[in-house]
Amino acid sequence: MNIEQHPRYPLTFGPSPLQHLKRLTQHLGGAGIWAKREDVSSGLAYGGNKIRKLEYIVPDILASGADTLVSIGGYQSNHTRQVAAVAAHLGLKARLVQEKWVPWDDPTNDRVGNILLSRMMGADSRLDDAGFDIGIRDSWKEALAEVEDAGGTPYAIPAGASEHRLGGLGFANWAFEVAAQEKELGLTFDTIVVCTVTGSTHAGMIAGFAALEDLTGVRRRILGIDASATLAKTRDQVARIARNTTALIELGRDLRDDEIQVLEGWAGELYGLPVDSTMEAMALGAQLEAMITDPVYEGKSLAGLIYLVSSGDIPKDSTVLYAHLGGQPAINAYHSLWP
Ligand code: 5PA
Repeated sequence: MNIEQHPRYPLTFGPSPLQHLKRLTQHLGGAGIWAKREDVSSGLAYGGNKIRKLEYIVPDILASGADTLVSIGGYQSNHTRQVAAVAAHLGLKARLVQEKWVPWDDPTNDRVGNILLSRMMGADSRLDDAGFDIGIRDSWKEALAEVEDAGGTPYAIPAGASEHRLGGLGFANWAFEVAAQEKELGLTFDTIVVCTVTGSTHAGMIAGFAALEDLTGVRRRILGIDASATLAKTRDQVARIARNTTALIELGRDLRDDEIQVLEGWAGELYGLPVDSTMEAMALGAQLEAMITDPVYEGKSLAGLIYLVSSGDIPKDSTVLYAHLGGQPAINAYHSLWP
């Protein structure tokens, strides 16, 4: 099946908008910079990248006859908020495991932003002391068993919807959406910059753009900016999910090593904690473009983009696309960064 043949349940308003970041482009004095805005492309609780992934998972949820979506993330997980949103939208229940992924001691961290929104949407959101890990967790398995024991029918959605077998399809489709928008605008993005943690956003793009390359001959760099600070695991997960996704869309060849690039340098020491480059990028995006990014994900990938453009690694004659994957509700728990 090619990407168009996979069932998709629309949860967005349509293609996410492209925005030319003119003042940021001018400020950095290098490549032309555009953003594709997943943060403003759905009416479901502020949207974000998981909405796209879930578009390809909902048909499977509905076919399964489940009544409760069970998922996992940090206290300020954007993913679990989007699972809660999709559950509300479909008239299902949501059981969320929220782990202490970030040693961030703001007293509002487990109350405002994403977790507040999830609770407002009726999700059963429970805190767990476990730390950060993008893998499959016992707490999540226990939540699945609890739902079953209570007579419910759970549907399992792993962290970031990444280890789900259909998790990469949303962003494989994103690649084709970009190609259609390029045609309308008469330009080509030779470089894509995307934040990567649990991996299926970046992996989906890799698979989608590989399929496009085989159709059109256009070769691009799809640069994942690690924000997990557990690089080896994320790199591994991206490669594995990218290969699974190429199989699902029947690419018919293996991926080359140069098609899988996860870059380090902007995550800092720990997932979820901003470093100087994150703060500078967040300020620059906000003050030049009123483009709001968060300190956990998008601020880090924006820092990567700023460095790569400023240093000439992305050359001046490039046109680069920054994937804005959402995440803004978490900034409420980080108010002390801008006292
Ligand atoms: C997240 C993820 P992947 O996990 O697909 O690599 O995406 C990284 C990412 N930007 C980038 C934003 C705003 C994100 O929310 N968030 C997770 C969450 O629990 O919210 C899955 C980690």
